[in-house]
Amino acid sequence: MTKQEGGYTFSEIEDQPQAWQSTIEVVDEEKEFLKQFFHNMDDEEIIFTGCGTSYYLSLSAAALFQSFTNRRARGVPSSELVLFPQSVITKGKDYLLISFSRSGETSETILAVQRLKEEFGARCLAFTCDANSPLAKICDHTIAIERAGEKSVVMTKSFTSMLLAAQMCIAIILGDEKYYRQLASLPQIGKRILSEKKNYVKEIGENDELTHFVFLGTGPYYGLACESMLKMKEMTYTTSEAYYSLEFRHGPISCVSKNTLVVCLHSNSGDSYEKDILKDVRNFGARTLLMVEKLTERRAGNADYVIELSSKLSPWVGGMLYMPFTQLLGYYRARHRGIDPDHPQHLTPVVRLREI
Ligand code: F1P
Repeated sequence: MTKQEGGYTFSEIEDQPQAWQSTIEVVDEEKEFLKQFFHNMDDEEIIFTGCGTSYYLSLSAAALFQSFTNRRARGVPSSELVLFPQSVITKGKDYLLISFSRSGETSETILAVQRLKEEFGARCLAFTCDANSPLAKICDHTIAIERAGEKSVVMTKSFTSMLLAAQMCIAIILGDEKYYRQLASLPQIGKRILSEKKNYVKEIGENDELTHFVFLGTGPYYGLACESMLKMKEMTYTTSEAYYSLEFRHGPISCVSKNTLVVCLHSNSGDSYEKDILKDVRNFGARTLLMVEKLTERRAGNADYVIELSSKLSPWVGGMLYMPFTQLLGYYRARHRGIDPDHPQHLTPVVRLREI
């Protein structure tokens, strides 16, 4: 480990394959219970919720859940369920509220669960890294992945581990053993890819010309783009943005300059459209990082940098493999700028609201 690679954050990013293996073991043990728990879903609508990183996790999980199970699902910030639930809840509907919280102590998430349970009779499932947290105590069931807990303020392995657990629940609901097995293969694929490519983004992170970062993704990858944006903000205090891929042209593209890096979390459904966006932003002076499952000549044409996963997994299954690299991009930029990513300014490991 070079001097650049000290601290909790780096080791927690590197530890993700092991945390994913632990996640698989935890969910495996609960498989039969979860089959029954989700079987009772009947006509419940699913709301995923969390704060910050855990909200972006909710966005990705909701898109995966609805697209795979054909059940209505949406991701909303916990605070909206507390302050303005009428924009989310339809009276007379039954709800399953699925919350994500590394700490299980975030005030808005606890308040959201309490409100939906008490006022709307929702069933509540929590994914957390602390089995004994206040959130775990008030939910009907909790999937706790202690190994994904972190000492660092910024969430890295907790994010991908809870996303993996949520995807395993989708495979359980579908009874899709192939999907389940593909998810179970992520630890060794992640280990291989990380060891092969973990230094690749170091050069980009240390490029002083880059002062503006844009992350693009569609479908479940939009939540990943948002989380990648947040990592860049939290660890380096740099202007960073996230958009649905094609949304970027509708205004925000005006901010592109030679100091911009546009990172595209490529998806099959976005393919040629995303390729064209990278071509446009390069014409405006930006540099581009294409993160892709399978590189082709056509896709490579507009990318200054490329991370190819070659996971051979079905579409949308391996998206979380992009995350260690966008986490490392922020990490290396922080260290290059003399910032300690373990102790980012203005942030705390848990956000608790003052008693009002
Ligand atoms: C989530 C959170 C993160 C934020 C920071 C503090 O808390 O707010 O989104 O990036 O790490 O914690 P949790 O509810 O997942 O514990």
